[in-house]
Amino acid sequence: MDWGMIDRYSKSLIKEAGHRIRVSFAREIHIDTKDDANDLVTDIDRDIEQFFISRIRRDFPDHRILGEEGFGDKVETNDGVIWILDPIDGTMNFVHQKRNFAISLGVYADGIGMLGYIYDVMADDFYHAVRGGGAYRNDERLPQLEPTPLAEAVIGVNASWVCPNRYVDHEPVIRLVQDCRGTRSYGSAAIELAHVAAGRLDAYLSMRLAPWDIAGGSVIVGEVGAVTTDLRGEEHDMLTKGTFIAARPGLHETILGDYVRLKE
Ligand code: 2AM
Ligand code: CA
Ligand code: CA
Ligand code: CA
Repeated sequence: MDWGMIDRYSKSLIKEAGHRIRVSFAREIHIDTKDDANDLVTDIDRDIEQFFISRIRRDFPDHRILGEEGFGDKVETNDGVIWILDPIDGTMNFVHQKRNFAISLGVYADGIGMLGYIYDVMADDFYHAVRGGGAYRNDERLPQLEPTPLAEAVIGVNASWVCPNRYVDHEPVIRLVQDCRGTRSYGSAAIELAHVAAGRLDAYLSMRLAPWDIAGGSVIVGEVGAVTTDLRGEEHDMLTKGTFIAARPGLHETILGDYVRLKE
């Protein structure tokens, strides 16, 4: 497989999709809800997914595509090359803020992340990594992440972590919030992972993420030495939804060991 060629192809496809999203703000956007009233999707999410799928199917007919909006393939095994796509990560931000959303894409071969991309469309920040080749923000190589003590760490979590919830005991998380330097919540898993890669966040935690939220970002943060697992500390598989943490080495063990108590 010529990963250099697929890398160049992906970058140009993502840039073109980003352009389409920016242009879309000139027209009326149709907003629907999914399972619950706060889970938004727009016609642009669907259009962009279909744009990627039509190109990838034309140019790589034997690859498979897993996309959030369901226009891709039903993917139940890791075999072969799988493109894992979130056409707009941070749809609520897209609708309400017209910024702070990203295109997220990971390309996996037999379950191994080979290429990862996060494009923060409005900031025009493009993060990418080729397995074994380091991670980049635009053309700048991102340095390896060094350990940071919790007292100096900024952690990406959303407010649901300190409310009673069905995934984790919230009292230890209140201690975590007190013991770290600060917390941030961006509303886009892909952008939070880009911040982890760039050292602007020291950890990012989520109770429920889907493969397309983290497929690109996992490759990118892995290249700078972040540790990524589910909240049990086990490898996150790219076919199912689950819990997720990405953190600097050391901090990952501290957070899971001392502050995360899973329910059931
Ligand atoms: P989305 O915008 O592509 O839906 C914060 O809301 C983050 O969680 C975003 O990355 C968002 O992705 C993702 N998210 C929202 N609803 C989700 C769900 N039901 N399952 C998994 N991830 C979700
Ligand atoms: Ca969504
Ligand atoms: Ca998403
Ligand atoms: Ca999405």
